[in-house]
Amino acid sequence: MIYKARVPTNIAFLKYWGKSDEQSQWPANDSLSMTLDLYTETWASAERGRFPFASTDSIEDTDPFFHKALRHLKFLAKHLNFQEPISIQTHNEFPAGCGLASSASGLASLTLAAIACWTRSSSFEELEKNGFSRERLASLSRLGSGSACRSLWGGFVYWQKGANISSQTVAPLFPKEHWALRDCVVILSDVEKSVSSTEGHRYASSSPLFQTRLQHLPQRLEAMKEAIAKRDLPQLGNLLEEEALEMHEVMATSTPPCVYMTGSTFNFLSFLAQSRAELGIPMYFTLDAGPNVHVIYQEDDKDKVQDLFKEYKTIDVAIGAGPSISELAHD
Ligand code: 2P0
Repeated sequence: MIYKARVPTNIAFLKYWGKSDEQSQWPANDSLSMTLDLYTETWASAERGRFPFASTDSIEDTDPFFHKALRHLKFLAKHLNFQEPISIQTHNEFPAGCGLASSASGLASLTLAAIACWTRSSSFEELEKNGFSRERLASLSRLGSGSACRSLWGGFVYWQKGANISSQTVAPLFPKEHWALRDCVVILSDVEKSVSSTEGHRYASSSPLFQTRLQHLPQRLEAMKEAIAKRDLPQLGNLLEEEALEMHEVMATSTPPCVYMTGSTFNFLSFLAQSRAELGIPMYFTLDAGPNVHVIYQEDDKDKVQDLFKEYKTIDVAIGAGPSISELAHD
């Protein structure tokens, strides 16, 4: 059989930037994200050589995603003591370098597909019976890439740092039905970023702004949760924008500096602010570790927003329901 995991990417509203412990992927602060209706699909098979992408007996490659994925696959096999060789194939529904976090959906779908295959589980219920609750799968995904742990649920997801490494938790805050938000990703550059997120996390604490950020984040988190609970987009939007800019200030003032925003990013942010004021559409930006802009807005404004950005290259996506697992017969 082939085990298939379909796992969404997510966009952070409150950002994970900096780690208290890299080895165990313990974040420096809590983060909160919205799951998107955009997926990475990963297939796993115990039939040797079935898939060309990676297998437990592949050799290292220089491609950064392949390297990260293969290292995680080998880690899972060793850590969970699964000796059966498996092979993996993976596909993103979105282009690489478009500003969507392929490492979150990629590493989470790899984790789910591999464990589903090793345990012959074709649903989350079967995985749970076989000892892999969704929380445990989130923890294992996190060890591949921090943001991957937030892709295990739909809607709004909260990753809490906890008092120590082993007490961190990830849990859904509200399901997608709570609020029909959308994310229009405006692609201003598709050039690969020069500093990877993993490296950027390492430099974050060298910024003189980092400690101040950590001190006021709990307050911003509470305000964001409240805005989401009330479905208050202007309140949420102001918080999203100050959070995104603050993360980029930390990035730009770290040693070495990580400057991800470009002139096109700033030009687009002024265009967005001006359009919001003129048209009265509640739409607000957030940013990932890159130059592209995520515009968060409500489903009812979809036609207006798509029309406004028609001159730009965009990927416009709704809030998502979360991952799924299935079993396919070999052809
Ligand atoms: C986030 N980012 O919260 C933040 C905002 C980018 C900017 O998590 O080293 O790929 O694999 O744990 O998860 C990107 O970092 O880093 C990220 P690793 P990851 O989504």
